[in-house]
Amino acid sequence: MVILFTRIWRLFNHQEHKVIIVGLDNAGKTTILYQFSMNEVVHTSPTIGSNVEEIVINNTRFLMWDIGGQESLRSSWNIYYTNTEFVIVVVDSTDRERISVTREELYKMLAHEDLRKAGLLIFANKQDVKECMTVAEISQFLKLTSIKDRQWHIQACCALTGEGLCQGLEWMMSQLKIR
Ligand SMILES: Nc1nc2c(ncn2[C@@H]2O[C@H](COP(=O)(O)OP(=O)(O)OP(=O)(O)O)[C@@H](O)[C@H]2O)c(=O)[nH]1
Ligand SMILES: [Mg+2]
Repeated sequence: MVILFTRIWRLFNHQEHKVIIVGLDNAGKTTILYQFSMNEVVHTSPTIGSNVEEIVINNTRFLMWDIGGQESLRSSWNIYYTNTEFVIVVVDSTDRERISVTREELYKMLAHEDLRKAGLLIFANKQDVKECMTVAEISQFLKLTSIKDRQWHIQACCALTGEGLCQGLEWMMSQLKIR
């Protein structure tokens, strides 16, 4: 009876799941957001503030907030944290110089009380560029295996072709099922 009720509840529960997309400027966050919502590459300029889109997959609704990544904007990321279920961190895999800055921002975020329960998806973006960092390298630089307090997943992708983006969404969907 309980199982039946749970299934019916899930069938009609069209609750929205809040997602924030963060990462340094130029990482490809806005490009990813519009690949998700429009399935095409849009011309972007640096985001001041945020963009928001609703993405619906198999009756599951995600409200995705793409937040500007410039240095001056990073101290305001926390105003978006309340009720966030997933954090997507987009990494520019060609940007070796700033991977340590990404790591700093990542751990600052993970320490925030409002993100205590949020799942973490990392997109290793721009994999189309020759000699970019691999998923293994980025995992190591970001010390991902030290993250024990939440589920996380790293996914190689190219926002220009869309390659790898669906796999990232599938991981988020799989996390919702086991919650
Ligand atoms: N080669 C390549 N370029 C990409 C890829 N994804 C995004 N770009 C380019 O990277 C640049 C920055 O992309 P945006 O999506 O605007 O970056 P952003 O993370 O939103 O940047 P901010 O809004 O400043 O935080 C654009 O010129 C994109 O076309 C990718 O997978 N491969
Ligand atoms: Mg942007």
